[in-house]
Amino acid sequence: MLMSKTESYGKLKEHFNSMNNVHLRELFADDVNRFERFSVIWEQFLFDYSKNLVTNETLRLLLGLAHESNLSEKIEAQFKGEKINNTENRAVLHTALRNRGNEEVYFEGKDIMPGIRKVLEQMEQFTQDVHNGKFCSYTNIRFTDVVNIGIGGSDLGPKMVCNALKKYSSGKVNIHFVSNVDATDIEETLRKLNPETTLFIIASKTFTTWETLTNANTAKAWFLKSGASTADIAKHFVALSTNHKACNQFGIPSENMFEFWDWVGGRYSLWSAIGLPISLYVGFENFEKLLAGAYKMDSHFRNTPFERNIPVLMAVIGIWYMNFWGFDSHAVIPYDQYLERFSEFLQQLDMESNGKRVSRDGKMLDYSTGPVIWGTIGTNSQHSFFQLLHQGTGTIPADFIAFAQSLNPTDEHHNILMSNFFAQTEAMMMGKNADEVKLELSSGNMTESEIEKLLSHKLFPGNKPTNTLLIDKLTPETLGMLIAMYEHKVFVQGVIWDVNSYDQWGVELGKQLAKSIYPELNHKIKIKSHDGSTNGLINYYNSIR
Ligand code: G6Q
Repeated sequence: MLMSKTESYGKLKEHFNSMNNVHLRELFADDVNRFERFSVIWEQFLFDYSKNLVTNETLRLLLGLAHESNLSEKIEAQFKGEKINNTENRAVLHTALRNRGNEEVYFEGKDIMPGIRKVLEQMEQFTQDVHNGKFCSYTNIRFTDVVNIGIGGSDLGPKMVCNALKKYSSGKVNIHFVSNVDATDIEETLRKLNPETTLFIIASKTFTTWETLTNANTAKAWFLKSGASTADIAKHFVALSTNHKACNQFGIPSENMFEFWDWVGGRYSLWSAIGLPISLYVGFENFEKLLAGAYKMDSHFRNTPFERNIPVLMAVIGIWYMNFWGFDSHAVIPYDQYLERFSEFLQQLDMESNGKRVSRDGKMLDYSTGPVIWGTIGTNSQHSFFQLLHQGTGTIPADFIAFAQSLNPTDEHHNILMSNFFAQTEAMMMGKNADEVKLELSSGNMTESEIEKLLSHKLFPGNKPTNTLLIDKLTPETLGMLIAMYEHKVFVQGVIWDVNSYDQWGVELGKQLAKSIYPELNHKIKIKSHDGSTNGLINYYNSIR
């Protein structure tokens, strides 16, 4: 059902009218227990959502919206392998990949858990073999470097996780990620490496992606140029894919292939064989801990009443801002250097999943979906775009994420970092009013008229909503929880918006269009097959090459 047809939607519209003049300062002044009421402590997480423009009534209505969308049934349908990706006729079972319990998971009448466990065993064995030199170079040397070649879902997840878990690296191999078809990416990576000690992972679900195959062929040529023979390819290249035939054609034998399945979406695939670079980098045990963390979050999501359910609360509050307040952008600011790539990863997860304008059954939506997700780490971001968050014309809700314990506890660094972390959400909420600004300025040497001139520039309206996630420590387990939390948030929003979060036809278009232009480049003849601008650009490009 379209969200706009639900009873709760109408009620929320009305409720919004009573809320749009409320200030967060007042909400806190009116309720001394607001923090306790609007925060959840679960495992190593504290989720504080009290700095949001919500009351008990807002949440009651928002959760009503979730119930009217049959969220409980839809959660079960996903976990139980129903083909909820209706436009591709596929199930969505990344949760089975991290099922650490004994529960069977059925897809088309067959338990898929034995197949999943078999690939995990293969990954474990391979990780050990690479680490101890049993799987070694064609010249019998232990591998020192692993290059993962993949793009989109076959790159962003494992790259983000390897970066986040750098501190947990086994120290056995260095890891590199090549994704862009711009040759600079692979050339700059290979320049530093020795073909004799480099292992390549070709990560591609379809094994047809142009960028990945181009990079894989360049890597193969580089490897062969070093004096290796074609038969040695099998010793230096492995594949993560669903496409056996194409892997074999490339020169990778089936025993060097790590399989996954149609029911694993690209952007949800880091839990599958696509996680092999993670296992090689931080060890299989840590990869298992990542899965275990995600599994805990899955259980929380599946079994906790919506009132205390972290992904559900995040999702409905996001909908409140997107559809009732019109805040169509959402920032994610981790205060942890290791999460440098986290917002980039979330961008794909969220925007590729919910950037949709028609409902599951193809009807045009009469409301917005999919906010723009963006952000980068604090404190760096404070010295760049925070100006707009504090004093810009719009409102951008934000998630602030930090860890209580530092993995690098050097002197006072962590307390300084955390002071900034707490100060920013406080400042965004409280702002600074005229009295406060005047008081501050009058303690200096400024005259009344100088103060008046500067006043409006120094005002902060505040009332900028934020979520805070304060997590005990960055570990493989808590990272697994954090990623799974966002996956479920995206799912819940997709359910309420009635979109299919698991297809990506918009991505497919780019793949087709580039293929049609490629043969026209470097031609002597004038290209006339496109619109005026595209013809002009191609012809100019051809003329100056
Ligand atoms: C993810 C998308 C997309 C995909 C890449 C790579 O959900 O489908 O980002 O992961 O296009 O696809 P392959 O893994 O098939 O190369």
